Amino acid sequence: RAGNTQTTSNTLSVARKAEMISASCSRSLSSTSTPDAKFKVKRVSIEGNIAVGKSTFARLLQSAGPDWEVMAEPVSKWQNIESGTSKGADSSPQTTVSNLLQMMYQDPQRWSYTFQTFSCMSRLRTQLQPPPARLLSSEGTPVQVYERSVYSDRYIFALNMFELGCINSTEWAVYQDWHSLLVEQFGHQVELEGIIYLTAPPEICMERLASRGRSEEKGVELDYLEKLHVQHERWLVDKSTEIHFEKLKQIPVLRLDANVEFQTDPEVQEQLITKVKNFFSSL
Ligand code: UDP
Ligand code: D5M
Ligand code: MG
Repeated sequence: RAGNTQTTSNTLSVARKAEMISASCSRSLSSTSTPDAKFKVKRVSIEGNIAVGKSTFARLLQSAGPDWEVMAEPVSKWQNIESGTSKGADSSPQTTVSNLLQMMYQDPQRWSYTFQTFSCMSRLRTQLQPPPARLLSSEGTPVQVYERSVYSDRYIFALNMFELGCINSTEWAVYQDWHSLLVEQFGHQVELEGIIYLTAPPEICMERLASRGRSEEKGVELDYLEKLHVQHERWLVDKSTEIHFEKLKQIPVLRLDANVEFQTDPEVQEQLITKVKNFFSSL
């Protein structure tokens, strides 16, 4: 019996090493790190409705855990589309040519598909960035935390745009085809180990959206936030959204109540951080 256990553990350790080598090959990381260190860094996204408090919560996590690295959503990139080709291709200075976030809200039929291509590319870039050296040398549970992901792009926003008729069936088919291809090709590099789902009633999100006062979002109506709320619940709670990636189907979800004022209340913050710590340890 003991022999069997030994064989199993040997087999497991060989399998784990192979997985670690494969992970280290597929993730582009600094040359100073070991495969063990890279493999140890967990990746988690914060998901939730517009203005529920994700960025606020992300800043809280950044200041709470030295082993945690938070990657903010690249909203400013969507507000400032730059001219020119990819970085380094020429030396001419880049200038802002348009605000795609504003264009999408002003004319969703025309710009939703374009917005989805750009937001997904920018999220992909974010998710492909290697963890900082600080995390690689951490003795604790290092975690890279993303504000949203290539998955919410598809299973919340793009799906919602399609259901609203802002993306037509041809655009939706094309979108799903390249999204699946990219996510499958990048494999481990864009996989997540867990999701933190911040939730609050759409009415609260509406109030927070108004208080934030982002000019592009002036025309956002409660009905839109209600639809996005339903998409989140379908994906992360009811699990009734059709998912196309095996690991994502099984992903652990920590649901946190953001219907409390956590921005200014240290006691609430402490309770939330404790839940997050326990969640990260369980991944
Ligand atoms: N906010 C708040 N109380 C909270 C959390 C957030 O008043 O407990 C405010 C925050 O200051 C901001 C708005 O809600 O003005 C939206 O928050 P955030 O930008 O973090 O939301 P996100 O869109 O990133 O989810
Ligand atoms: O999200 C930032 C803003 O960007 C908010 O107005 C929602 C919008 N957003 C983010 N991702 C998408 C996609 N994929 N499609 C359409 N709109 C999107 P916030 O919640 O404020 O952090
Ligand atoms: Mg935000």
